[in-house]
Amino acid sequence: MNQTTPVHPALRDQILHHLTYTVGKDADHAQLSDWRFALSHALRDRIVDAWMSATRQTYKADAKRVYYLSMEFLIGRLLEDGLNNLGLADEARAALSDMGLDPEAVLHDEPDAALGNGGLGRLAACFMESLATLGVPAYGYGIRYEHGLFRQSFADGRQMEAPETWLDQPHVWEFERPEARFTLGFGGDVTTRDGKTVWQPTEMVQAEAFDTPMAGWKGRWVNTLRLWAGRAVDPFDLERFNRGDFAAASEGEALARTISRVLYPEDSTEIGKALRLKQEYFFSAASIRDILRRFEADHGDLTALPSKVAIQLNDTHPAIAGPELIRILHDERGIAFDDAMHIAQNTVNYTNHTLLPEALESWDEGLFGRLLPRHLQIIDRIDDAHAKAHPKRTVTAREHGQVKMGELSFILANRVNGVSALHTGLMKTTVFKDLHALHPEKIVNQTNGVTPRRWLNACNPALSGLISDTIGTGWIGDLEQLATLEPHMDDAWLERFRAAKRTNKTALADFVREQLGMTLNTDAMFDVQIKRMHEYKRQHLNILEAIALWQEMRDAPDAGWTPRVKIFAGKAAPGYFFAKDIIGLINDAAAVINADPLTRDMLQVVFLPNYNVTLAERLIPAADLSEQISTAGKEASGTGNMKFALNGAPTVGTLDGANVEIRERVGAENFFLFGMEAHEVDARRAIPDHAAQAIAADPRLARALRAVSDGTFSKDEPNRYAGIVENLSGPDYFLVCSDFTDYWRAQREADATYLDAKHWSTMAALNVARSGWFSSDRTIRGYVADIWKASSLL
Ligand code: D6G
Repeated sequence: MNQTTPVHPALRDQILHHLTYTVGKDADHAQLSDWRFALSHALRDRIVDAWMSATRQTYKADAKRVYYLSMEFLIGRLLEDGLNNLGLADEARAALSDMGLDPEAVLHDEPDAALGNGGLGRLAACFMESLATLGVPAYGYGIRYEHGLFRQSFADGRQMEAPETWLDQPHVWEFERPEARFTLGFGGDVTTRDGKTVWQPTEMVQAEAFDTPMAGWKGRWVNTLRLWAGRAVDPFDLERFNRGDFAAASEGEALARTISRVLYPEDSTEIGKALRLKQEYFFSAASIRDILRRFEADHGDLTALPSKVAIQLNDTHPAIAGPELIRILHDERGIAFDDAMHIAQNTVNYTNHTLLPEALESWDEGLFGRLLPRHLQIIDRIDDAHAKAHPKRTVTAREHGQVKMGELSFILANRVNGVSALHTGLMKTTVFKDLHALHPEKIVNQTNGVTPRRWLNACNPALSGLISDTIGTGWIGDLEQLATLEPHMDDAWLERFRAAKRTNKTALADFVREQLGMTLNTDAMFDVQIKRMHEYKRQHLNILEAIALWQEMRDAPDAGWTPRVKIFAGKAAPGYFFAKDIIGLINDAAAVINADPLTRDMLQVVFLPNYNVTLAERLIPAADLSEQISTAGKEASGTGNMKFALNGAPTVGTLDGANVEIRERVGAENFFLFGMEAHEVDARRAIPDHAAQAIAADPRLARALRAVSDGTFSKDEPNRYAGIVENLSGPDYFLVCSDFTDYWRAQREADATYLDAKHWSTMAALNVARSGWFSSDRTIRGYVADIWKASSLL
């Protein structure tokens, strides 16, 4: 085997080569997408060299491998990221321009792979990039959804959903692996034969692997993202076809493909519960088989598994991987149950992402037992073994007719981690209180992080250029170096910093003009809230404040207001009607406010449709103010909050999730804090008329709510938002009203600060310089040392 890295021809020649021989097009007649494919192939060739070398090194070193199991990988576009990581961005742009093409048009032709709902999925993607940057042998395992998160548009301000179709053109990054297929089963019976338990499933489906290389910084290491697609075991029924029953002949294929057809919206809905459980088992079971196949190729003794394999469950969606591993070890390899459980417990780890009771997964045991009868038995044996080891235990994985995936994961995991200091602390005192008392060593914290390659270096060339001019480029691979910016922040430097922000705001304004035909005031403060729509994230608090501000501006238009542009983006789960109403309200309020000649120069409200990674890459660099306003105790960490701080947008926020750590690091004076703290929230909620009291105490809030309920923003249907108003004046579980007054105060403090350009830009620049700790490289180092006990091969 040739171990040397081949020398590549100039990128330009390689692009032309691939255009001809891979894409099969003549340069004179090639379309934009043809050029994009050709460039992607040219880049891919170089990534593949590093990939092969990483594969060889991992096998040779017999290194411990990390397996990151996640239902979601929100990877976004890969071309620009790959060019940046391999140091080819300039050469690629020059080559494209030289051939008469617009480089940005070529790069932006790539569809955004939206294989995730939000933060959890994007975290998995940042982790893959950091694992590769750090040279840790690692695999991401997930599902190759044919349709990622739906495409969002608005009709009369209401959310419309259309299927997302990233695979309707060739996906150049992936390699199909027809040799890596596993047949998996559902349903059937469990019987005993010759003293052995045998599960005989009745419904079979195949999982087929598709590999995407994940390149780290400078392309020094490349790992694999292996996504599973559903296939029929017998894709085509010739007998039925010959009988003329053409549709039925392919029925098996259609049913099997259903399993990897769509990404489910994370929140709420009951719809498709069984299919979702099937998806979870499908990708977890295929991954476990693949992991064991790889391990057993070189090792005979399965008790050594924990020394060579670390499995991370990204939330409970892959939790069934634990019982599946035990099932294979015990039923199929003949290892005693307790030993099998011991091996699994030393291999599997679990990341908890939410304390919201409705988001902690549990399955009806009837449904669970019908699909996975053997696993239900194994879960009972896990509970029994746990009870034997801890006679005082009160918590079980199966209880009240439910299989509880959080408890199951906790009991089976070697380490259980939270994703911010606050969240980890709350895990110990709330959801996992009893289990924590039994296993005080299990819970550890790993505060989330973001990859600085994508989320500063690539997405914000104006700012990253200034940073590199000032302190060199070492920060891209070692983000803590941003701290060395501080001594450089004199007036001249701050002026350059402001210019970078202005460049980004102008670019965003151009984009908004193209998309919505609306002209934004780029002198105004760009105030941005982008994330999934959810009551706990409180986009309704933000729009109520905007409405109140508009009303006050109308009262006194000449009072010296700080001009603002309020920017929203985010999708609501299709079945989450309240969240969809909030979108409607924001759009309706925007239409009225933006049309008001009295306030037009001072306040604009924009809701950009179809929020995704690509849109975030445009919005975050252009933001002045970052809205992180969840009810304290509800947002486990957040990662958007880190991206904003890193790109020079101070936060207006509550003490929730990683906001707490951001504030500690950037300094309290560089953060607009408001609202109740987590420990105050329950007491407030216990006051029967807390919302009514808050409304009575704040005439601004009362007036804003009145405008929503009297149809000011929905003249054709005055009652349209009665549901929102009723909720907020009644139960108001997320305490929008109780936090409103302090939010208003913090916003006016931000206004006053913004008017002093030097003060504001100092705050913003200090947010950048002090955000180095929020690199996902730091997070991954933490997982490697505290949880996986793996090492870098670089
Ligand atoms: C990845 C990387 C590639 C390797 C393939 C199969 O696609 O180099 O050959 O995985 O590797 P194993 O699954 O056999 O380790």
